[in-house]
Amino acid sequence: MHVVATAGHVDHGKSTLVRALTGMEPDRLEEERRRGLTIELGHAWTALPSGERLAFVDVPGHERFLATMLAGVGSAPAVMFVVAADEGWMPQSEEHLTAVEALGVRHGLLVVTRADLADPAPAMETARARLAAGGLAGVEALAVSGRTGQGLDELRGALDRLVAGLPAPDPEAPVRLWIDRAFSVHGSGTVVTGTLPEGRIAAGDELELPGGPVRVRALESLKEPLPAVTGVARVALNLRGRAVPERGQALVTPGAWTVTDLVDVRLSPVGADGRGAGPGGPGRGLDVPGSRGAAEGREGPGAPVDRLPARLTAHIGSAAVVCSVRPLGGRVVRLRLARPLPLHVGDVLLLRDPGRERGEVRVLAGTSVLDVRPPSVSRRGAARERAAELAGAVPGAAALLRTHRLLRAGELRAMGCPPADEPVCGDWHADPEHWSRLVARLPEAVRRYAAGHPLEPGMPVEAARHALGLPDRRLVAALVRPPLSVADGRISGGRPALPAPVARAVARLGTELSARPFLAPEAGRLAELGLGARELAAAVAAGALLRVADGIVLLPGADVRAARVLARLPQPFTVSQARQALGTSRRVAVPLLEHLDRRGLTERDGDHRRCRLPAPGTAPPNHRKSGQTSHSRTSPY
Ligand SMILES: Nc1nc2c(ncn2[C@@H]2O[C@H](COP(=O)(O)OP(=O)(O)OP(=O)(O)O)[C@@H](O)[C@H]2O)c(=O)[nH]1
Ligand SMILES: [Mg+2]
Repeated sequence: MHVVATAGHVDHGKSTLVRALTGMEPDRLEEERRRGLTIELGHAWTALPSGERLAFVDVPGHERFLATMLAGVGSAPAVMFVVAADEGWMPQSEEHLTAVEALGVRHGLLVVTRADLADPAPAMETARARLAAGGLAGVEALAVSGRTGQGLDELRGALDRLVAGLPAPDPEAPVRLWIDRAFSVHGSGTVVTGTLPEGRIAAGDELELPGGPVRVRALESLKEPLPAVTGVARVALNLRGRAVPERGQALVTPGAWTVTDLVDVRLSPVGADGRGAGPGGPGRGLDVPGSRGAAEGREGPGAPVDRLPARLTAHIGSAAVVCSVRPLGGRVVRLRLARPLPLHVGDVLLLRDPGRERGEVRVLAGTSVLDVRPPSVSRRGAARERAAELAGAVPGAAALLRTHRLLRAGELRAMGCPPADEPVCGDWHADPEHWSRLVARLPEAVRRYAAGHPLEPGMPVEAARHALGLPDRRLVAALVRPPLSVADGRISGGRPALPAPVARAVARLGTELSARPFLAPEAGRLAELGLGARELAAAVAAGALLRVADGIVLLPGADVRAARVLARLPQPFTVSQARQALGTSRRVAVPLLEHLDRRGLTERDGDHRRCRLPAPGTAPPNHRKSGQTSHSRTSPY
């Protein structure tokens, strides 16, 4: 099946043409028939000569119903653009064309109707010229009469050629059905209708509405009950669920869309880029101050973005949502939507100024969505940086990762950009540059942790996750590169983790040493604790103990602490003075002082030594600001 929307000025014969082609009545309301005016979207269908089925979405042409017109054209892949031979190009012809181009519709037909009332040639010529500037340039054009039937067979042939040339929609695509009607049917409950542009809906499917999940009880397409429908199709769904559907909402595949009220978009000068554009044609649309400029369509690719009104209405599918507009720089604009919408990067939002005078073109521009989860731009200069970042093409997964750094595959898909590369771990994808920075930062974090927690066998993965600001522990493990290694939930700095009994013995030792930190345990005590030569070597290798000399171990950092104590002695000092100050025995004091000599913390001069640490309270002059004395005392280094 195919779906084509009508477009064109009020009373130019759109509904008459649909009626003539399908034998069905698109104007269903009593009021519509009484006033001879389309108010609501009309639906009618037929089989084309090829056998292909074609459904029309017939839109109103009256300027008051522009929002309804946009809802009709919003999900249709092609338009039948109608101009009356006897009236020619009119204001809503212009407005509808601007809208169709801004929405990115590139397929259609130009039909000059009421050809029984006037020579169609002049209207045809003007209309062709207008269409030539944008995405509908060069479409097939025909003259017909909905009243006499003149030209209708040719039109059916042209419609067949049109639908044959439409791109095939993806049946696997996630569902987003913009609801154009929602009503209750006695006995079966809630029914919604809409144009399904792609994807597939089957009875029993669970879909998501803003109000919650719903289940598809049954579905129909063109009044025919079916077990499943694949887009493009007109569908009517009978729903079960608590959420009450409304026109303008979308029914979506759960999790496949980002529901957002904040988007960064780029205004597309109609006719100059992207989906709505003809090849390099002049711009129509965004030419804010004067409607005629826009209507003439000769103003180049759009007016300065800073002249956009601060509040506009954004249209997509059947949704019309008020939004506030914040220009970020260039043609990039941030929109805050009054209600969240399910969006993908690359979606087209049409901006309209409902406050404009009658007769003015109110459709301002089409926009391409560039980010559905844009970062804050409150920092000074951030808005301009953001605009520069978004200056290129519509971002793909790689560009989104540059902004967001780390995203899960599901998040990327919900943004409309399925990941192209392999995940860094699990379902996580990373910006390669950011990932290398993290790989480089982890060893430093592990070193720092080891220094602060010398008795622990490594940095807990959770602490590393926190230190690197990562959202998931699994990412930490994926960042580990030799000589780092992970075991038992800890990352060690390339040094082997201690076996549990040794770690326990070292911990006991740590408690004992806390009272007299320089009184290294005797050989007997070490043996009692099960710390033989091999265990001691392992503990020293793991950084859990400091080896001062054979059989003499202290806690890591004890040497610097000792030097600090010695710095308080009158200089120079003897071994005996040092032993007393350190509260230890000669057995320990002599090798400890030799160790300090080797580390350059003390300097030997015969029987005396000097400490090479600055004495407390005599920190280097640049550290000696008033009020810092106590600070210097507690941490001279
Ligand atoms: N003579 C003649 N009259 C036509 C033709 N097509 C439409 N009309 C008449 O033009 C008037 C408007 O036709 P509609 O089909 O309602 O026009 P429309 O474009 O659907 O109007 P809206 O939906 O309100 O925008 C009606 O009185 C039709 O009978 C035609 O080909 N020839
Ligand atoms: Mg009509």
